[in-house]
Amino acid sequence: MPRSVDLTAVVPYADHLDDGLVQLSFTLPVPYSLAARKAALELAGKMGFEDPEVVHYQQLTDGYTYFVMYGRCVQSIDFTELQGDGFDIEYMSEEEIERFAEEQVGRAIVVVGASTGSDTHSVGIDAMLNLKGYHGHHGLEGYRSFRTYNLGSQVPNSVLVAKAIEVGADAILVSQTVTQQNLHVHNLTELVEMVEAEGRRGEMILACGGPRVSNELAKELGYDAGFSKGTYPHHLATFIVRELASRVAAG
Ligand code: B12
Repeated sequence: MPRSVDLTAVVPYADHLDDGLVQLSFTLPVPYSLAARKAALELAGKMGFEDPEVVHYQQLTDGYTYFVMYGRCVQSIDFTELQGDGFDIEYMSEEEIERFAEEQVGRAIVVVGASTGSDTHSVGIDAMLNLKGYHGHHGLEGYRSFRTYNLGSQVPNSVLVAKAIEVGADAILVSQTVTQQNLHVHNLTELVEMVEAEGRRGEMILACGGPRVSNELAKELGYDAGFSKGTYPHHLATFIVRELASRVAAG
């Protein structure tokens, strides 16, 4: 009979239940050598992994070595104690969103979006906004209830905010992909500060997204919501129409 999962002490699964095995990869700024391999093993031990193993290592370039390792994680998580952060909402379908928007908002919902700062990655914001959408789901441009402006990538925050004010946007949507040196945090924070400086924070929903963005981070930075990998346009649209409807209801 298969063993059942103990949800009060969840550990990673690799080969069999409860083996705790984890694969990790990293680069050390040391020359490719047996000493480098030893350094990686010691480091994994210091990280708390038991029985660390180097399964692959290679020179990346002079003075740098890349490792793939296995190790046994000795920590566990009590899954029964965990709750989401209130963002596991029931998403509506495109048709439900259209109906809801018509009934509860009753006018076109204007959204302006961009990938900001020096970030050139445009696929995320295009996936949310453009008609073509993502994995067979229309972007907001394809919804009757939305009027969309996609400014593209490498858009200065000041330009995005100015456009949002010009068109009377209900929501500003920001995409951030590059996180090197915490660039995303800087860009995201700057946008909130600009909206606040313009005295518009209360009028606009601010949402951001990207592979390393989470709802927690977004909230921390002053956004109303944050979205990550696996987001579809109807997830974003559900959030916007519900948020807007509650603001309309509150007057
Ligand atoms: C395509 C690509 C590029 C293209 C971008 C072309 C374009 N027009 O977008 C090019 C070649 C230009 C490029 C350049 C660079 N790239 Co690049 N790129 C990628 C790649 C391969 C795919 C990204 C992508 O399109 N994903 C698909 C989309 C759909 O996913 P997504 O962006 O996560 O979006 C989803 C969610 O996050 C969310 N979402 C995203 N935005 C928003 C916004 C809102 C409002 C909402 C609600 C949701 C949402 O919804 C989307 C759908 O589910 C990734 C690696 C990878 N496989 O992910 C690297 C990657 C993102 N790039 C990377 C890097 C480092 C760079 C460069 C710095 C490389 C260099 N040294 O020059 C430059 C950066 C240039 C710059 N100034 O920004 C790194 C980023 C590392 C980091 N964490 O900072 C990655 C992860 C590669 C890597 N492993 O190192 N890149």
